[in-house]
Amino acid sequence: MNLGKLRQKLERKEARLAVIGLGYVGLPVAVLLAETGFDVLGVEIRRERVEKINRGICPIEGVEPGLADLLAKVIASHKLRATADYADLKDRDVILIDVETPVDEQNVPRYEALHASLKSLGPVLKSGALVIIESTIAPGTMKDIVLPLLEQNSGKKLNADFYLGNCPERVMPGKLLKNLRTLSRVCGGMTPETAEAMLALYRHIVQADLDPADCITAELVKTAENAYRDVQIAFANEVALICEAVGGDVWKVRELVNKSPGRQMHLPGAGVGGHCIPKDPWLLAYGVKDKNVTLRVIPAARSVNDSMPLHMVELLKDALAGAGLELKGSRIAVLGYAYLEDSDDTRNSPSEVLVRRLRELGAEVVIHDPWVEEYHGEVMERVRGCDAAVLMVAHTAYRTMDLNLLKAALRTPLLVDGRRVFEASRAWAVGLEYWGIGEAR
Ligand code: SAJ
Repeated sequence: MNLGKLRQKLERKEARLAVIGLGYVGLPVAVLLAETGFDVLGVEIRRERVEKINRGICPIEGVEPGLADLLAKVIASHKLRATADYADLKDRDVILIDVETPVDEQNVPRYEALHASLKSLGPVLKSGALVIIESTIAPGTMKDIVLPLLEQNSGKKLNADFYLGNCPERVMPGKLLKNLRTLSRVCGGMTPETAEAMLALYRHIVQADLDPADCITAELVKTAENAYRDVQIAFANEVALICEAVGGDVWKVRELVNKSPGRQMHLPGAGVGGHCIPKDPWLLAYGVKDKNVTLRVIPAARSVNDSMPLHMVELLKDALAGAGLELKGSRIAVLGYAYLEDSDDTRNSPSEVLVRRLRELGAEVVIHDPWVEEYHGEVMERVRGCDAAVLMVAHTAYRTMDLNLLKAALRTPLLVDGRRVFEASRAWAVGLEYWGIGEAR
């Protein structure tokens, strides 16, 4: 089938679609496309996940408004079906690929899942099909990895026997469906006509701008937008360190800086976690690994943000010293283990770095998090008898905590606040010694 015919089938919702990888990105997009009336096949290697989805049960943890109901609806209407068998892809006109693309300890992308999906798809790829990579990938990956892998494994030629594009996802846990519907998307095609055909698909589910582009642009935009956020956060963190050293209050400084036109100083804090921001700057950097380009700002920002949980350890050491205590032998309550407020997601959590370091230094650590199953419990019970409370995540449950009860529960009344959840004056008023990131002692 040529691209013009495929575009018409997409406009009429007659094209048969597939999504490879039914995770927190792939599943919502499969559900939304099925809801608009497309016939959608979901391909997922985890068989237990396939079974669950085909029973109309949503396998995604956490609060995702509307997703479970919509999944049940499109399974019941047979608009969506899941399978672990790649052979089922042979009649699919458009295949979206939403597999993980992490980076390793050396900040090198690990494309095993992407390689595996392309190698399995190749032999069953239908002639005239359009393949769209939605995973976040380093600039140059489409040309240097995806295209050769698909041609080698399918025996087909790009733009003669199949078409190829990159449309990076822009979702966030807790708002998967909302983000998919309301955030603009860059539709990068290997040809302008391919990008136009991609618009015909995404127009059915995206109520925001759809920007046609080439693949390198799509790869650059996604990784740069998250590197931008990482650099902005690192700047705020560095100003916080300056404020601590010279007796300033970074929160007041930030408020007044942001009154200046065109300033948008981000929030300093106890660290930067999650599945996007810590990873995507390294994907962007990887795009120039063999080029004669020296990166300074992007790696430096990562280094600043990665150091913040360790800065929390230094604040805690100073707080304990003021009370005549050392970390070794102290009992420390860590409040918050998720990477983000009011989320159960612990991927790349700054608290993980903090807890490991505290234990290395001989402290006894108790952890509480109202959202993370393993650390549920009554917070004051968890804090009882501890020499300090270290607040790592601005969960709503902590914002509403009674500081009198906290003071009464602690053996030593020290509060180290990594997210400016509390006003120092409120803490001091109940007898807590308050140490806040970015604030003078
Ligand atoms: N953080 C700060 N200071 C800030 C903002 C965030 O320290 O000013 C920390 C958070 O505590 C967290 C980490 O950074 O540990 C990441 O927070 P985030 O708000 O960026 O949330 P993420 O990781 O879910 O980022 C996603 C990204 N979305 C995609 O990649 C599709 C990001 O591009 C979005 O800007 C963000 O969601 C969002 O704002 O929705």
